[in-house]
Amino acid sequence: MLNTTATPTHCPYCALQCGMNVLPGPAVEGRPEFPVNQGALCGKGQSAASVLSSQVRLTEPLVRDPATGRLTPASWEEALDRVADGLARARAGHGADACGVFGGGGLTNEKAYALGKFARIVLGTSQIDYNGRFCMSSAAAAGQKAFGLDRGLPFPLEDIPHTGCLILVGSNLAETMPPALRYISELKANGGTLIVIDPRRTRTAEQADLHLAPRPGTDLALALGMLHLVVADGRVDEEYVQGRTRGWEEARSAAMAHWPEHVERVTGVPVPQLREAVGMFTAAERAMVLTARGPEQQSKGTDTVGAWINLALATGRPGRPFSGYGCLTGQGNGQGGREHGQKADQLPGYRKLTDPAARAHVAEVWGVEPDALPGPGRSAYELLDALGGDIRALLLMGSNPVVSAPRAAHVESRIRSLDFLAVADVVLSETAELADVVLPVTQWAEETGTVTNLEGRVLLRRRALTPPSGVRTDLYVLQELAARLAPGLEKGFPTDAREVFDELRRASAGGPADYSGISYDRLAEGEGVFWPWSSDDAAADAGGSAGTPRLFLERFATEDGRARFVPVTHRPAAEEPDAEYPLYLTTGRVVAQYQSGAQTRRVPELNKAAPEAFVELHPRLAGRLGVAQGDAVAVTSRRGRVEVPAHLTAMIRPDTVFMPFHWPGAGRANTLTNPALDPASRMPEFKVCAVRVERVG
Ligand SMILES: Nc1nc2c(c(=O)[nH]1)N[C@H]1C(S)=C(S)[C@@H](COP(=O)(O)OP(=O)(O)OC[C@H]3O[C@@H](n4cnc5c(=O)[nH]c(N)nc54)[C@H](O)[C@@H]3O)O[C@H]1N2
Ligand SMILES: Nc1nc2c(c(=O)[nH]1)N[C@H]1C(S)=C(S)[C@@H](COP(=O)(O)OP(=O)(O)OC[C@H]3O[C@@H](n4cnc5c(=O)[nH]c(N)nc54)[C@H](O)[C@@H]3O)O[C@H]1N2
Ligand code: SF4
Ligand SMILES: [Mo]
Repeated sequence: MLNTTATPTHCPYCALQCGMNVLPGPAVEGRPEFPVNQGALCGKGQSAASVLSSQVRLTEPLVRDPATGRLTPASWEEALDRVADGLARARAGHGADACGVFGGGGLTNEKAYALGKFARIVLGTSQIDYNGRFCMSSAAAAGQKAFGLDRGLPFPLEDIPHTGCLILVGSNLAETMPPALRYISELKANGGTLIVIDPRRTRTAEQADLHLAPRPGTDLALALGMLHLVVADGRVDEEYVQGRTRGWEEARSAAMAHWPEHVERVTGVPVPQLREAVGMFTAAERAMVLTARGPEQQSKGTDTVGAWINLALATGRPGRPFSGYGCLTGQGNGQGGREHGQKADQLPGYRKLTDPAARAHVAEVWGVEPDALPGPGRSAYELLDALGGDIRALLLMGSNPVVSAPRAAHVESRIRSLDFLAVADVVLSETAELADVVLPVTQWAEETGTVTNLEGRVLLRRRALTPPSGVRTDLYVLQELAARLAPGLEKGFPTDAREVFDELRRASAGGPADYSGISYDRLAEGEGVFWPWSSDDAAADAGGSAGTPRLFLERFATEDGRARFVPVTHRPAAEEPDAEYPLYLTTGRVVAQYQSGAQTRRVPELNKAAPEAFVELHPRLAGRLGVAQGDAVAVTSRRGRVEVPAHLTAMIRPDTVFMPFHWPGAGRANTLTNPALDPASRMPEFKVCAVRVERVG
């Protein structure tokens, strides 16, 4: 294939946003110039072109035929009329908040921005949220409390090899971001050490110098126990604590109540291992703590991340070169998707919907009165739980909650009880199957837009291919619905992504996530720009700057420039094992499938590698239950029951079983999960619930 016809762009899947070229065929190849992946791609990225083929994707709108109850092909005019009618009826009958909107962290910045604007000024509803709430919301809440700003990684990935000790808490990046393993190898080659904290000895944990395997849901106690030892060993960086932080005394007393022996009883991690971890972490002149979904997807995820940040602060790490705390954001636009207004309490630029100045600024950009903007709405799970109650109609773009939401059988029944459901998707997902109208949209390689990767690096995805004739862009869908629901307002919903981005820049100007100095022209020249980058920054720049790759080196984003300790204490999971449900269930991912599987289950080579759901059991537990490798077992929780084959592995704690969540039906892990919510972030407890396992047949 000739390289002259290659279009440089980025992967449609995870937050690494590996650089790739799209070639005629279509086919893809890794793009060596992009520093994050340097040409490497995982199997999902390598096979991304196959979802573009018309065999697996939607190529015409579908509407539900009232006579047969079946989804049948329709024209775009008819489909859009039906969606507008469904939303208008809900609003006329029950008020503006009877329309719900659900978005996704895979949507480009432009789509996320337009979706939030559409909900607030076309529908006038407060009821909008998105799947990012299920992803990194606890880390975002904790980061904001501690540093005054949430940008997942406050430094680029290329800093990792230059730190001395890295603690990875509940991240299996060997499977979830394979090209990032390179940074770990380089760290080790430079003499740095790696500590992995995970109830399973994952492929990532196998790379570690020290692996701690706590019981699910006990990271908070573990972090407090480590902080206790840091204090007891006299390893607190007093000068840093005095000069750059506030709140140490309260955080210190809270940690001192967590004696190592007590922490061992709670976590199952022996005291000598705890001491070894503290020794490695404090011995290093530079050190980092990175969290991912393990500690975050808990009903105390915000406090848990807060405890890890406390440990980093007490040892003087954040805001120092090659040191600090970061969160490994997950979805393709997981970072940008949380900044531009599809979240229930948020306006573009990471502004707060409750802040009068933010409302005034954004209302002016949108050409409406500030009072016209609704207030904050419900969080993702609470919104899904209200479907068919006071929310009568839903517009869904970029998520498949029938598979991915907690307590999924209940969520599915709420979705079925709606008066009207419209889904915009690229494939007929399990949620789209329930819709009254399905709108087929263009994919990553067929449209232009920007995404912000896990480092806060804003990137340009370029259109490389002509889409099939029957599909339209998400931006077109919003424009056409605006024209039907609020004639005149469609002018505020351009279909050209660059125009949308230019408005987003103005809306974000002066906000925490300021994009005003980042232009399409600048993005087209290089390998991305790190926010914040204001128009003043851009004007003062001699040219070619990559924005702000490193935050907090001078000061934190709080009013007084100091970071905040949070006084936190351990508490149990919302549901702990008991006589009836004696085991922990934790959930997560496998390398060959992505999320709800809507896209990757349609790719033959990925399906061959990971064909079906399963449950991982320790051989000792399996022996006690009379279960052999491959036997069908029933896994039951208070929410429901699934049947899956048993995978025996000594890599997991014997008191814990693990299921990946990528499949629907009889193997749907989320049939079992507990929607207990974190009080600050409203994150559901995907990582801990109590189950029973039995052999079937
Ligand atoms: N292959 C693949 N890659 C992906 C995705 C995908 O679906 N598939 N999704 C993307 C997205 S959106 C995200 S958010 C990221 C997620 O990336 P990760 O956070 O790496 O993925 P998970 O597998 O959900 O969870 C990580 C680890 O947490 C461990 N864990 C479970 N319970 C606990 C606990 O209580 N404490 C601790 N410390 N660890 C625990 C699990 O055993 C698991 O190994 O991956 C991104 N990349
Ligand atoms: N048990 C358990 N459950 C979990 C998790 C867990 O660890 N355990 N993790 C949670 C996490 S971190 C996440 S991020 C969620 C993710 O779960 P989901 O929100 O279900 O994410 P996806 O499967 O990526 O769904 C995206 C949908 O949008 C479609 N799509 C892709 N691109 C576009 C686009 O540009 N426009 C439109 N309109 N549609 C598009 C895809 O085809 C797909 O159907 O799952 C959560 N659920
Ligand atoms: S690691 Fe993530 S961004 Fe890179 S190729 Fe795989 S899925 Fe795509
Ligand atoms: Mo995620």
